[in-house]
Amino acid sequence: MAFAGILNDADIAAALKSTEAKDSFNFKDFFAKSGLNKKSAEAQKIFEILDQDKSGYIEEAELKLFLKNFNAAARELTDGETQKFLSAGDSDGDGKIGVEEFQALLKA
Ligand SMILES: [Ca+2]
Repeated sequence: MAFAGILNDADIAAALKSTEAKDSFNFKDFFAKSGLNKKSAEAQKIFEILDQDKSGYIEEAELKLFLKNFNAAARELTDGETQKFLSAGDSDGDGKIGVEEFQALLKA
C-alpha cells in the first residue's frame, strides 16, 4: 500500500468510506479524516506518490485517480470533483498542481 508508514490504515478506510457516494468528495474532509492534513513534513513523499508519471506535477488525470492511491478498489473522482480539487490547488492557474501548491493544499 502506497501510504503504509505515512497514514494509519483505519484512518484511510474511514476517509474512503466517507467518499463512497459519487460527488461526495471534499478534499478538506478527506485530508482531515485520513490524517493527510497533519503530514506537511511528508508532503514531498506524498506528492511523489500522487504524481504517478513523475512529471513533477499532479495533472488532472492523476487527480481523477486520487482515491485509488489509497485503495485500488476505490472509485475515480467525478469530473466535477476533479475540477473542484484542481481549482482548489492550482493557484497559478497552469492546470496542474506543483509540489508547492500541494504543500499549501495540505495546510488549507
Ligand atoms: Ca504528473
